[in-house]
Amino acid sequence: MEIHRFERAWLVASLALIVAFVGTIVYGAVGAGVAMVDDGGGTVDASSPTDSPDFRDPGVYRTGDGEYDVYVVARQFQFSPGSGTPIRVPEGAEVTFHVASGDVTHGFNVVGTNLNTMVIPGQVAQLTVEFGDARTYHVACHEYCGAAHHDMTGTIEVVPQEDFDAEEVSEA
Ligand SMILES: [Cu+2]
Repeated sequence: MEIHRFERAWLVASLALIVAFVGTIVYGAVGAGVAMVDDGGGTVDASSPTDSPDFRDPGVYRTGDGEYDVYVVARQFQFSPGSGTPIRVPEGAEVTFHVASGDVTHGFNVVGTNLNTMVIPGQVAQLTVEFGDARTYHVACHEYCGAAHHDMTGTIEVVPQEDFDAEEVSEA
């Protein structure tokens, strides 16, 4: 069978495009460090996460030198802590967030960073991050969770160490 050289050129070009498109999808899925929420963070009772000892009293806990665990419960339409009471951590802290949902699927996205996870009922989303200098970050829910989803926001305040030390933080 004879293929005209123009036809061959189009075949090669379209095959190259398909390979390039598949390549961008593969890169988007794995290259940027994107991963599904797994069970590494543990599980809680989906209807009542605060029955779990870790989530009994959500908040900021010191676990070591410059290391903190932050337990957050997401519910329609607030993060606790986060909305109302900001999450406060000191400059340079290594923070592990443990986020659980008390009702429907929520999102936890620290705006302007790549800190971003789904919060699936029953599953604890776990993220570790190192904060730099003092500044305020905003948290947004990015999974549509109901009528007031657009109001579901929170705040993380990274504060100078001396300001942080002046407050009371529980030891884990
Ligand atoms: Cu939402």
